[in-house]
Amino acid sequence: MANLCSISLSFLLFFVYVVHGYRDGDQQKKQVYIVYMGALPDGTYSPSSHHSSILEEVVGDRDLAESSLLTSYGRSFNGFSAYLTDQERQKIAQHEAVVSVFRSRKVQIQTTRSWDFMGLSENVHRIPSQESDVIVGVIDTGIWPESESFDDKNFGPVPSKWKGACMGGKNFTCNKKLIGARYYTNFTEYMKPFDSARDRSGHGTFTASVAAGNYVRGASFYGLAQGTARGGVPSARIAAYRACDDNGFSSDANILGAFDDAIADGVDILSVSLGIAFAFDISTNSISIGAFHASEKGILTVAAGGNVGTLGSVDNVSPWMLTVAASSIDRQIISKLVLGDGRTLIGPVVNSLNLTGSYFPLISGLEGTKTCKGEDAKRCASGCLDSELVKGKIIVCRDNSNALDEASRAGSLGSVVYNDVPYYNYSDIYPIPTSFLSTDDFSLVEDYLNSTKEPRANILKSEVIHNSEAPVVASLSSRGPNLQISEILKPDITAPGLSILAAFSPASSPSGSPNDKRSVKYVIMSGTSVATPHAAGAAAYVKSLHPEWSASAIQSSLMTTAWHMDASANPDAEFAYGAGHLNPVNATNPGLVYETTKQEYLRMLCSMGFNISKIRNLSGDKNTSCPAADTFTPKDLNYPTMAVNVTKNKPFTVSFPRTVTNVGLPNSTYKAYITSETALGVSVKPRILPFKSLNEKKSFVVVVTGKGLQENTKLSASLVWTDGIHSVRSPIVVYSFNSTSLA
Ligand SMILES: *[C@@H]1O[C@H](CO)[C@@H](O)[C@H](O)[C@H]1NC(C)=O
Ligand SMILES: *[C@@H]1O[C@H](CO)[C@@H](O)[C@H](O)[C@H]1NC(C)=O
Ligand SMILES: *[C@@H]1O[C@H](CO)[C@@H](O)[C@H](O)[C@H]1NC(C)=O
Ligand SMILES: *[C@@H]1O[C@H](CO)[C@@H](O)[C@H](O)[C@H]1NC(C)=O
Ligand SMILES: *[C@@H]1O[C@H](CO)[C@@H](O)[C@H](O)[C@H]1NC(C)=O
Ligand SMILES: *[C@@H]1O[C@H](CO)[C@@H](O)[C@H](O)[C@H]1NC(C)=O
Ligand SMILES: *[C@@H]1O[C@H](CO)[C@@H](O)[C@H](O)[C@H]1NC(C)=O
Ligand SMILES: *[C@@H]1O[C@H](CO)[C@@H](O)[C@H](O)[C@H]1NC(C)=O
Ligand SMILES: *[C@@H]1O[C@H](CO)[C@@H](O)[C@H](O)[C@H]1NC(C)=O
Ligand SMILES: *[C@@H]1O[C@H](CO)[C@@H](O)[C@H](O)[C@H]1NC(C)=O
Ligand SMILES: CC(=O)N[C@H]1CO[C@H](CO)[C@@H](O)[C@@H]1O
Repeated sequence: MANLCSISLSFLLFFVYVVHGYRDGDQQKKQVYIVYMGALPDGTYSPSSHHSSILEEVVGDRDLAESSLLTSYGRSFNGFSAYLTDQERQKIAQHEAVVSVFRSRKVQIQTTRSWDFMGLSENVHRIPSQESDVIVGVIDTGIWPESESFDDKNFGPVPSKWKGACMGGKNFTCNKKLIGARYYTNFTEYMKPFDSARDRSGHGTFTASVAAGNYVRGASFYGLAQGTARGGVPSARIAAYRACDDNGFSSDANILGAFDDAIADGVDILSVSLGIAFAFDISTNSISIGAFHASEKGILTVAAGGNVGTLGSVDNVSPWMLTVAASSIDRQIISKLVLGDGRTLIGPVVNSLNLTGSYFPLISGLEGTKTCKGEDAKRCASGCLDSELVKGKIIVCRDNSNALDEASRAGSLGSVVYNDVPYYNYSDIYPIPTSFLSTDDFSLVEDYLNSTKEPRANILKSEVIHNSEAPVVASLSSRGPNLQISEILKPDITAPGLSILAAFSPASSPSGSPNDKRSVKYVIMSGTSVATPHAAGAAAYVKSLHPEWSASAIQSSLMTTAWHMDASANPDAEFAYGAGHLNPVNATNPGLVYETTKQEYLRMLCSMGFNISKIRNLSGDKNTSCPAADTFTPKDLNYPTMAVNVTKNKPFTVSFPRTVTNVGLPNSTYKAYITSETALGVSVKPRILPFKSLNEKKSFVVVVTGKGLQENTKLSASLVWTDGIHSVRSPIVVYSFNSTSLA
C-alpha cells in the first residue's frame, strides 16, 4: 500500500514538473499581484512612470517591466497591479514606497415597503435641491440604464462638482439621473470578461435602485409585493461602477480600479454589496483600502457583512466603513403546496403564477427516471430526470434546492424539495413553481406519495403575509465577532434584507437559472447585498440634509440612532445586529456624533503593529508618527460602539475613552443612562455633559468591570446620552471568544 502511494506521488510530481517546465520555461510562474502604495504624494506626480521604474528596479529590464505592468491606480490612491514571480513579489514588498503586496482574490456579490417599514415615508422631510446634489456610487454588476428607476424626467443639470464620465461601453447612455458609468474587466482571473457597464445579472440594477432609484408606482413581481418602488434618496444621482461579471464575481484588482475612479469622480456615498467571504488583513483587502481613501475624502463606504451566517464570519470589518447585516421586514412571502387529500403545506418561496388546473400528478424522483437508481433517483440528481416521465407532473425530489435545476431542465411542471440548511429559509425565486418545505413537512409528502394510489397536488401562487416578529436578523446574515480587529464591533447595523422588491435587468432571469425564460423589470431578492443599499440610501439621505458632515459623523448618526433590537429574538444579539436597526429619519438628527479622524485610524494601525514607514505611505503624511509606548488599542478608537475581547475566566476592568461632538441644539445638557446585564459593572465619567455651542466637543470615559467570562460567551450593556430630545445610544459588548474555534 505504502509503496503504491509513493509511486503515484512521485509520478504526480514528475508530471507537474514537466507540464510546468513545458508551459513557461521559467523557473517560476508569474501571477497577478497588487502592489499597494498608499496615498498619492503631493505635487506633480506621474503614477504610471513611477510604477514602471519600481518594476524596472525589481525585474531589472525596461521592456520586461513594461510588459509586466497591468494597471496603474493613481487617481485617488497609489498602486498598481503587475505580473510577478514569487521572487519579484518578495523583492517589491521590501521597496520603501510599497505598503503591501497581495494576490488579487475573488470578490463576490453577497416597494418598497422596506422604507415605510423604517418610517421613511414618501412625505418625509426632504430638501430636494440638496438631495439632487448627492451622488451615490455603486460598485456592482453594472446597471440597466433604461430602467424606469433611473429615468431622468424632472431632473436638473448634473451637479457641477461631478468629475466623472459616462464610459459604459457600446450602446450605453447616461442621463441626468444616471450620471456616470465605468467598467473594470482587465483581470479575468475568477471572472468572465464583459464589454460594457450594462447589467446582465440584475444585482447591480437592484442595489442601485434600492439606494437611490426613482419613485416607480405600481411596481411588483407578477403582482406580488405591489407598491411604489423607490430608493432612499429618489432625487439623488447615481454613478455605476461595474466590477463584477454576470455571475457576480470579481477580483481585488478590478475592485481597486472602481474605487480609484469613484473617489476621484466625486461620489458622496459608496454602496458596495460585495465581499470576499471571511475577513482578511485590512491592508491587503481592496474594499478596506478603497474605503480608507474614500473616508479621507469624506465619502462613507457602506458594505455588506456577508451571507455566511455563522459566528466570526462577518466581512468588511474596518472601522472606516459601515458594515451592514440583513433583517426581515413585516412582509413575508410564502407559497402553499395543496395535496390531493386537501392538506396544505407552507414554505418560503416566491412563485409567480397559479398552475392552471386544480390538481396535477405528484411523482417521486424514482418514477421520473429511466436511467438512475437508488438515492440518485430519489434526489433527482443531475441528468436523471426523463422529460417524458415528468412532463405535466409535479416531481418530489429528496434534496434541497439543488434538484431544482434538474427539475426545470427536464421540464417538470413543478417540484417539491426540502430545506435542511437552517440559514437558507428566506423566500427566493425559482425557475418553476416550487414548494420548499421543512424536512418534517417533506416527509409528510413522502408518506402521502407512498400511501396513495394516485397522488396529486398543486402549488399555488405565493401570498404575502404579515410578519409580526420583524425585524429579526436573517439567519444568513454574517455575525461577529470581528476576527481581524477584535475590539471593533461588527456588523455595525442591520437593515431590511429579506424579500425586497426592486429594479432588475430584463436580460437576466429572475431565478438566475438558464432554464427560466421570464424577463422582468422588478424582482424580489434577499441578502446582505440587499440590506447594504438601504443603509447607503439612508447615509445619502443624511448627507443631503448635512452636506458638510464627515464620513464618520454620518456613520455615527446612523449607528447611534438605530432602533434597539430584541436580544431574545436574536440569539447572537450585537454580533448579529451591531448597534441595532437602521432608522433613517432619526439619523438626520442624532444630537451628538462620535467623529473619528484619519489620525486616529492611523494610531489604531500603529497599535496593531503596522510598520510606521508603511503607515506614513498609507497616510501620505511623512510627519505621521506612532506615539512611543502608546497604550492605545483599537477599543480606544472614537467609535460609536464599544467592544473588547477579554481573557477567559479572569476579572477585567476595561476603559473606553470617547469624545462626542454636539450637532443638536447649542445649549443642551446630556445625561448618561446605562442598562447592563448584572454581571457587568458599567460607569461613566462624567455622567453629565453640558454643551454651550454647536460643534463643541466633550470627552468621557466608560469603565466596564466584571469577574470573568467563560470561553465563548459575551455580556452586553448600553450607554445612552440624552438631552430629553435626542437619544444617542452605544452598545457595549464584552466577550471572550477563541477565534480558532470560530474560523
Ligand atoms: C485596464 O482597463 C482600463 C479601462 O478599461 C484601460 O484604460 C487600461 O488600458 C487597461 N489596462 C490593461 C493592461 O489592459
Ligand atoms: C518597515 O519597513 C521598512 C521599509 O520596507 C523597512 O526598512 C523596515 O525594516 C521595516 N521596519 C520594521 C520594524 O519592520
Ligand atoms: C441597446 O441595448 C438595448 C438593451 O439591450 C437593446 O434593446 C437595443 O436594441 C440596443 N441597441 C443597439 C443599437 O444595439
Ligand atoms: C390560485 O389558486 C387558488 C386555489 O385554487 C385560488 O384561491 C387563488 O385565488 C388563485 N390565485 C390567483 C392569483 O389566481
Ligand atoms: C427562519 O428560521 C428562523 C429560525 O428557525 C425563524 O425564526 C424564522 O422565522 C425563519 N424565517 C423565515 C423567513 O422563514
Ligand atoms: C416511501 O417510498 C420511498 C421509495 O419507495 C422510500 O424510499 C421511503 O422510505 C418511503 N417513505 C416512507 C416515509 O415510508
Ligand atoms: C426618534 O426621534 C424622536 C424625536 O427626536 C424620538 O421621540 C423617538 O423616540 C426616536 N425614535 C427612536 C426609535 O429612537
Ligand atoms: C511636518 O513637520 C514639519 C516640521 O514640524 C512642518 O514644517 C511641516 O509642515 C509638516 N508637514 C505636514 C504635512 O504636516
Ligand atoms: C443658552 O444659554 C445662554 C447662556 O447660558 C442663555 O442666555 C440662553 O437663553 C440659552 N438659550 C436657550 C435656548 O436655552
Ligand atoms: C480573544 O483573545 C484571545 C487571547 O486573549 C485570542 O486567543 C482570541 O483569538 C481572541 N478572539 C478574537 C475573536 O479575536
Ligand atoms: C509614494 C510615496 O510617497 N512613497 C514614499 C513611501 O515612504 C518612503 C519612505 O518614507 C518614501 O521614500 C517614499 O517616497
